[in-house]
Amino acid sequence: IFTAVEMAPRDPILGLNEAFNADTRAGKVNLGVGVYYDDNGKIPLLAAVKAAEKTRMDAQPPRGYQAIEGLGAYNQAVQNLVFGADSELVSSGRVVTAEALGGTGALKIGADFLKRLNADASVYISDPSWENHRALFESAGFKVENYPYYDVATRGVNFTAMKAALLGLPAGSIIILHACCHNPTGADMSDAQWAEVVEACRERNLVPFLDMAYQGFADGIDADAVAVRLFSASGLQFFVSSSFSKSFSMYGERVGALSIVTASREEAGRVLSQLKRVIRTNYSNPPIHGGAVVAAVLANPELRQQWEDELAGMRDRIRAMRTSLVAKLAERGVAQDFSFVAAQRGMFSYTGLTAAQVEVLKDEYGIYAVSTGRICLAALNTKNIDYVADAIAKVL
Ligand code: PLP
Ligand code: TYF
Repeated sequence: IFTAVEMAPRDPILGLNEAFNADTRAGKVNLGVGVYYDDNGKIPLLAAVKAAEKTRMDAQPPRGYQAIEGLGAYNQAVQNLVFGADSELVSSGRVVTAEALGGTGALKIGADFLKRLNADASVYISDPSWENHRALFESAGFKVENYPYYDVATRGVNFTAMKAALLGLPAGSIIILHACCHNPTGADMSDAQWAEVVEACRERNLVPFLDMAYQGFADGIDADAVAVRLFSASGLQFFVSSSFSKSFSMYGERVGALSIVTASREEAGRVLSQLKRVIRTNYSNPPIHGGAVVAAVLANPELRQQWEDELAGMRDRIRAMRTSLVAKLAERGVAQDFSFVAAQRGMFSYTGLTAAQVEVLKDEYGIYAVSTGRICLAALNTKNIDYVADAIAKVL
């Protein structure tokens, strides 16, 4: 049965890791995958996470099955972060939240559920978007198209084109929006533009699906949830996928959640019953550990404060690397204005480096970036930034 199986292409981002790991050069730098490294180039284990894990491991809890929708305390804590502590939507029972296997798992159960509701709808993702968005919704059976988003000329959002495209979509279209820290470009919309997107969704009867993989990486936990808060105030129904891979530095534990905003408590009950069916046929119920740790951190005021401080530390370090890279490129006499790198948000920047330049960075310097010119600023540190700035300056 396998004779006709063809070799599948590598994931363009995760595939870079394999090439990077095989590289034996001492000074190699991986600016490819979106992972936060500390100033020593290590993935941090947050102190708040360590403390919650120790308590949990000391207690040696039994390992029964979880509920299909995951841990109740976790789902409540997620609602609190995503919709705000005083959310009327949450207190009125209109929000369904299910623990999921990372942000990817949340997108997947959301996609499968939507396919059952509206099989003929098309899905629209930003041009460009996270590589996996297209594949994920296509594998759920949807046709996936792009809406205009990034503007190479301004290094920002081409909002005029985006809004015009949204207003031209067929009713019922599913639109995937990056809630903050756009991956791959680092270019986010202003609050006023978000308000216009909400109105466009209302006018065209679109199904908004906010993907929030970087809450807390731009300006702060509540500040980064502006888009969710605007949709919440609109009275529309919408989806939110959350990931704690980055904000808790728990990539491999696969901690995420899907939240669905419905019109009433009664509707929420029906939606949850169907979502559970989707989950059951995918993986039955989520694993225990990651969600329990996140819930424990968020429920304990001291650990929560510690986590918020650690999250702020990651956010501030990325910002420092952004401004430092801009300054170091200018110091090296690079003529092109790179100040946009400091203005962009989150982990990534579309640098404008061409695929050929990215290739030279890899071959001659052992510096790995995505062929689109995307770099992960969170992989820069005080030890490698001069080397990277030297190499980029030379390649340019
Ligand atoms: N959505 C976006 C925009 C992402 O960048 C990522 C990155 O990891 C994800 C979803 C998936 O998150 P997770 O790693 O938790 O599955
Ligand atoms: O964009 C990134 O680098 C991260 C990590 O299939 C990632 O979101 C990349 C590709 C992928 C899963 C995660």
